[in-house]
Amino acid sequence: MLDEKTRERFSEIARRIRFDIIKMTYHAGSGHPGGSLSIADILTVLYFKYLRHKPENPNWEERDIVILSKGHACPALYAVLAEAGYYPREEMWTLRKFGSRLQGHPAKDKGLPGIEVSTGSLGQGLSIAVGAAMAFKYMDNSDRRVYAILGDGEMQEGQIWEAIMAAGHYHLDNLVAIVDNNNLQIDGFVPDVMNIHPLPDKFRSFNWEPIEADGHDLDAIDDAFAKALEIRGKPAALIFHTIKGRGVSYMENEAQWHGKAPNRELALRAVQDLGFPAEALDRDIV
Ligand SMILES: Cc1ncc(C[n+]2csc(CCOP(=O)(O)OP(=O)(O)O)c2C)c(N)n1
Repeated sequence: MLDEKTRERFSEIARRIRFDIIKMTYHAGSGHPGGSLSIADILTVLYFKYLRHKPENPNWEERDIVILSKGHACPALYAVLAEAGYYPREEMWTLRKFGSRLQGHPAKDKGLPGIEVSTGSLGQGLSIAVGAAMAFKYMDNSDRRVYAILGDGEMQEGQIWEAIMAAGHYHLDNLVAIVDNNNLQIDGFVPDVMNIHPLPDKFRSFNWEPIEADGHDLDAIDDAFAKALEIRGKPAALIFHTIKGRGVSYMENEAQWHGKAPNRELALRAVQDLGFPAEALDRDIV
């Protein structure tokens, strides 16, 4: 449970991240707002409380690693990295522009500090996370942790289950899978397209410790991370129940906002929903 001051601070950070997601995708004219908005609260608690990192020294050798396996949600990642001080805020408004370090999916070779792995082709991030966690635990003998953020739709990929099997087999207690269980994928509800549930039972049977929590309740998110770090001898799966498009009234739980930017009128409505002044949408845009 967070103290009141921290809860307020985190709630402000998450609100700013949501605003930045809208502003970035609006000015880019494309991108993925829905699945970015659903992870804003989780990223806030992770980056500002649990992650061991040094934004001023992004290649610090003892840092934890975050892999956004659902790479299309990178506007959320770019926003939290700017918020943490990895790079200047103004650069956010170059999202998806030619030559920008903020590509439509995270591109490590573009050099944006804080991007550890290129992702976007769904299903691969957890395998990379397993490899990193094995190296940290068994080769480096270090206590570095790896966090992999997965979409629930992404869990329909077969490679995910191979990685889950390996992580359980190798007792990777330095690995935390974060499932953004927003119940939607690109064009419908996950259980209708191809059901992946019951996730807790499935993770348990592969020798993982599943932990379920409300992914928009900052205290619940905090408790879930705290519990995950206590687990020994097996990996932890944080299954966060979230709402795709969370915070923007007309985007919530609507599959059509998976991969589409709002037009000006709707972007202004989103800015209002999030409690920002209309002028903020155009401020600092060159
Ligand atoms: C291998 C692969 N197949 C298809 C896609 C296209 N695609 C991008 S996002 C998406 C839906 C993902 O759903 P989910 O993982 O639940 O993401 P979220 O709803 O959290 O945004 C799909 C099919 C892709 N990026 N990679």
